[in-house]
Amino acid sequence: MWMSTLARVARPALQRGTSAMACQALRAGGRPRRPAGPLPYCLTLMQLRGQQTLGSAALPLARHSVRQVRALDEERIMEVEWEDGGHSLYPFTWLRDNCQCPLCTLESAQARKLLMSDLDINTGVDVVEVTNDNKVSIVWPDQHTSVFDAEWLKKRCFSDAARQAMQEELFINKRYYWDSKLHIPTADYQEVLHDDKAALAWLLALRRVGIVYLKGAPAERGQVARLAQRIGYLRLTFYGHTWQVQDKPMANNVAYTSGGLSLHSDYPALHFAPGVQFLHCISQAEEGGESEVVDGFHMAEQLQREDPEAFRTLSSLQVDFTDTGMDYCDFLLQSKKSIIDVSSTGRVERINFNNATRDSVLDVPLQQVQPFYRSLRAYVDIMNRPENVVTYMMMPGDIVTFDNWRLLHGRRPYVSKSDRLRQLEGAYLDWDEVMSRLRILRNSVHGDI
Ligand code: OGA
Ligand code: NM2
Ligand code: ZN
Ligand code: ZN
Repeated sequence: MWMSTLARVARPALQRGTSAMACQALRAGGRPRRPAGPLPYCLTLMQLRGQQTLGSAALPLARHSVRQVRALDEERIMEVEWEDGGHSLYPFTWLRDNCQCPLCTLESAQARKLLMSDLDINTGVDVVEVTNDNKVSIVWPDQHTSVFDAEWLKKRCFSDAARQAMQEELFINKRYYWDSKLHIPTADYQEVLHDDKAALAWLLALRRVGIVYLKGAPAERGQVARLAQRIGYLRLTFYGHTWQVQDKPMANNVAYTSGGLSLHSDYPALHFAPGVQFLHCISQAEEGGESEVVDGFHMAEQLQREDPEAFRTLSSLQVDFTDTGMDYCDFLLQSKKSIIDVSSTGRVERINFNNATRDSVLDVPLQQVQPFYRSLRAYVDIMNRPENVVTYMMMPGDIVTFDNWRLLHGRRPYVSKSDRLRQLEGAYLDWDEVMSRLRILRNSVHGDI
């Protein structure tokens, strides 16, 4: 049943041609440009699995054949002409640096043995030729020989388009932005634990949408740790390997009270905040305790459009965060972060904001204090608009998994009763480990790369 739904979803997606278009269609709140049909605001994991099929369709299905190669000695570049008429250029130095022979590469580690100090960065070539088995062979002036696989070369082509495709394949940086109309992608906890296809769909959705809901976990401790093990290992912090969110006397964190939590990202007091968060509901309050989430990247984009000055302020000013207390051990953290982290290319990469741990120490010149508050308020006002917030109620056995670098999450206050405790168990992971598992699952499920 699952498979037939997948096939139905994947095929039209392939006919549409580009994942960018599918991405457009999934931009909740935007005006989707796509062929007629219901708007897929409800993004199911089955659809996402379709997207992956779509993604891999961009990868070379047919093998690439080399028609001819030649050395451009003047420029010190090798030119490959492909059977389909396309061309790729590879600098001699890069080719020599990446020789795949056992002298230059430790095959068991897939790592370079060749030392930088032994690399002639001005090398020429003696001979370049296509071998009978469609590889490219290069004899260097010292008679060392390198042989390169055609597919290997094709993937490493230096054209803008090829580099972009490779980076997307490696890092999956295209995101689907959403607002209150999002139907949170949902999967079965047991399936994710035991089925590689389900686990891949889960992690792909976590990357692209930023949040996935898992249902069907036992309502007892230990499940977030199991889920982390499915990926690799969890991230230890001062709150422990995993941590219990419940109303505690002398709480060392506002999360450990029955009060409301305004939209926040967890742990900006750490310079390297956890990338991914799991929250497992073990028991829910009788009254209150609803969860809220917003797409922080989408909100940052809205802020940039509506109030560029505020966006500039939040992406340039460094704010101090602090967290002090005793839990796994005693701690006294200080950090300095922009509330909106922007990459050198201008892309929003991370949101760092928890109003509870924002320090009273504010290391900005006097004249920038008021502009800072104005800007932060503008961002918070956008994220609190009802059309941007997704609200849901966690029930025992539910686990929410989300991108803590992208989403802001909150909780409504709840009535704390001794005979009806509200208890969530949480854990953090980092994106490196999650992406590592995602790539491995993609390789084993699709059998490529
Ligand atoms: C937290 C948190 C959410 C909740 O502990 O940081 O956001 O629903 N908790 O209690
Ligand atoms: N908890 C839930 O930034 C924060 O203090 C987030 C962290 C206590 C582990 C809360
Ligand atoms: Zn070599
Ligand atoms: Zn939190």
